[in-house]
Amino acid sequence: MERTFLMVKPDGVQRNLIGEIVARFEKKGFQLVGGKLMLITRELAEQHYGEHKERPFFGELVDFITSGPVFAMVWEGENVIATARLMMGATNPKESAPGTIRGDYAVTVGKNIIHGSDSPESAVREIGLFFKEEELVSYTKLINEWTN
Ligand code: DAT
Ligand code: MG
Repeated sequence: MERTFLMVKPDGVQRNLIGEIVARFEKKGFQLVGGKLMLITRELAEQHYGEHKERPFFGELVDFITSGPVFAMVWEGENVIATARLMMGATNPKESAPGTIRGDYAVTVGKNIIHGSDSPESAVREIGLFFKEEELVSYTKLINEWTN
């Protein structure tokens, strides 16, 4: 089953949106297989956002993501990587549709509430950066018969 890495960023934690965000993915029919509140070190932030290290906003991005606790999660389900990106909305909240997480709760690109892996390769890489295998729990829910 496909897995993705999702993270409520420091702005989402400060604004008490962890529960709201978890609820959206639960109600959609995806399954939580791991989650933890944590502080990101600068080293982990620079690895996680390595693809952006030449961009002018990189320093600001690392400062922001390390500025307070985040809620890191792994979610499982059919096509969860692409579907979670749709549920998050466009990177820049000025362009994210109402009904999406960023469209409903964010105003500027610097503070856009949630991170989600953008491809199967990123998902594997990011899950490996944030979680040990034993922190992820695979289990069967009877409700899955009604969503799959
Ligand atoms: P996403 O988070 O949708 O995958 P991304 O990988 O292109 O977007 O960028 C990572 C984060 O960097 C993004 O969530 C917010 C920040 N960011 C992106 N573009 C930016 C910009 N032009 N100015 C400031 N921050 C930006
Ligand atoms: Mg990205």
